[in-house]
Amino acid sequence: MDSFAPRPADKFSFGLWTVGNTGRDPFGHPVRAVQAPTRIVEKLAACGAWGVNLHDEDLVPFGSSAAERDAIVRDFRRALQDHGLCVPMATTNLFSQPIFKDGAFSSNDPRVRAFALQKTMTAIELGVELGAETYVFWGGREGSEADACRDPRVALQRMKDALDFLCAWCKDQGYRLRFALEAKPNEPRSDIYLPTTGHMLHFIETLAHKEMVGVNPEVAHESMAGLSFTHAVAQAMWCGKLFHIDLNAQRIGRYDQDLRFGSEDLKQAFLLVRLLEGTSGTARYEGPRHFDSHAYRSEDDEGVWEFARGSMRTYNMLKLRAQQFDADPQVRAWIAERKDAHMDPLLAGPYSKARAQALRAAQMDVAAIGAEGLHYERLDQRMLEHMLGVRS
Ligand code: DIG
Ligand code: MN
Ligand code: MN
Repeated sequence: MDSFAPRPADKFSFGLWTVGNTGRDPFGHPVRAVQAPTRIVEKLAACGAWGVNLHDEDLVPFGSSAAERDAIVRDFRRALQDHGLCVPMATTNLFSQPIFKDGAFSSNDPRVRAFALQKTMTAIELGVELGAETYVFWGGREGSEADACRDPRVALQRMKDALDFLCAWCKDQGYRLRFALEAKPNEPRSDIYLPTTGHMLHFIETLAHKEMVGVNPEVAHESMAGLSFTHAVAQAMWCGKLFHIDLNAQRIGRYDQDLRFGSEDLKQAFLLVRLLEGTSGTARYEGPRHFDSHAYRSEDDEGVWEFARGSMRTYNMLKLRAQQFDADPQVRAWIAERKDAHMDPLLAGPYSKARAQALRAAQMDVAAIGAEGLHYERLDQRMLEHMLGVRS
């Protein structure tokens, strides 16, 4: 019995575009056949996945007639039913069609901005029809090469206007969707507006309906920017805005690799799973664990499903290791917060003149404190030993 085998309760999901990736890259032709979405549903279910996500065009080819669209959706919904998969998240492809070559919501051409809104409303209707509860916006083309082409402030205003409109439209339609904004610093544009999760968290606060908008951080995208993904996710959780997450792996200083989860920076993957699962006693993330990643170009069809199974099993292995780490009495003793009861009134609670005076009068042995060792070496070593399975 494989104790790391994925179960529906794990809420693992994949996009049609991930396990359906044909292996085409800027330097090579496809190496795998295009798969029918209904086959992907069947194969994901057989792997133990819980959900399947999609861009509008992953399921309904651009330019399909209404009748063609309805037939495709009917067959897809039958496959979902037959194989017990759900559609937790949907999104719009606002980056492939030539019309979006200079952006969608931020484009200088009002016709493009109008078409982007029109396409998104149609795609939202598709997502709602399939039962999606989260709607992702990744602005892959919202950026620039020749920065004189538009004032970044104008771009931001246009994106705000688009999202405010779409939030209001969803409310008007009675859709119970939450929007999740996904950041990326560059690629395919030289620079993409709103490049990190931190930028997105500020941007959300400017929106008219900010209560229905959160973030969808991706491991590779924060890593491309040289940032800690775990810190980005922790900040999103801290302000209640982690609405979705894109799991994969990435090597720093490279293009967006979207590699199998855990296959590169295992320590960061461990710390991320520890955060999401709340094994140190904090609140757990209850949303989908979505793998926005794809198999190596070296793989055939069988390799794709080995990639999918590996993604989910690695997450479950790291979850066990994190549970064991945080249950280790020695670890708990070492990371128990330092409690100086007499300091608490100085550092917590509402401001008061008395508190300011007491803080000014407090005596600390600055030299002695500065000389104290924190013993993080032994803590980090013990964490590695748990990760390596030499402790349990
Ligand atoms: C790329 O990281 C983006 C697109 O694949 C998609 O729009 C989004 C959803 O996870 N991630
Ligand atoms: Mn990516
Ligand atoms: Mn993504």
